[in-house]
Amino acid sequence: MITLYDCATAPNPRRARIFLAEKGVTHETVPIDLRTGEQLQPAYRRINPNCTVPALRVEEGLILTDNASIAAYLEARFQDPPLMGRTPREKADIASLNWRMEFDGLMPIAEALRNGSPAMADRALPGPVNYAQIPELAQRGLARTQHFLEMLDALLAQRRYLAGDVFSVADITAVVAVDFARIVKIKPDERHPHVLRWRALLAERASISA
Ligand SMILES: N[C@@H](CCC(=O)N[C@@H](CS)C(=O)NCC(=O)O)C(=O)O
Repeated sequence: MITLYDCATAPNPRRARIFLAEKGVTHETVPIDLRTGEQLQPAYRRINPNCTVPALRVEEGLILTDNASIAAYLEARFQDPPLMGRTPREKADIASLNWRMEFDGLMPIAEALRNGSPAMADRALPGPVNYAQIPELAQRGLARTQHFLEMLDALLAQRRYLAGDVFSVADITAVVAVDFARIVKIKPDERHPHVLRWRALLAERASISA
């Protein structure tokens, strides 16, 4: 049985949950409580020495410890529906878009939250090493998150889904980023009509509430 090490409130595990749901892969879930620091305890370090969620145990002796490897593995093993492109060109487009959603979407939100929240003092980055907050990064993160919504709106003005007519992993990363931006009090509004249209379209998919 495939096992997902998960945290219901965190964005990165949600990416894996949506991907698994889109592929129709049944799995067990083991919750890891990030609020109490369970990810840093020895029991979880033995599963994922990077101390992050998600992690996916796919067979005895094989645990995948980030979204990139989880998506690559699941796409190769469960081909339908394809979420990472069919042709060489589609695969390249989707990989590029997915990276932009991660780098220009999830990363600035994480920077704003992790460098600005008193609850995350000395936890400015996930992982086994503690890093101090840099307040300027919180400010930059907020500005970049606003810019992310503008960039996403411009992309979606031209297409139904991010990569064109088909839903892909880039939509998963983007919707997780857009929804998680609420934590830093940023939401799409009337300035982002294409993002709102696309978000409503995605709400029709059962996987999005995974
Ligand atoms: N590159 C990893 C990043 C995972 C990540 O940063 N997860 C966060 C939750 S969204 C985490 O585990 N945080 C633990 C912590 O804050 O100590 C992936 O995409 O899977």
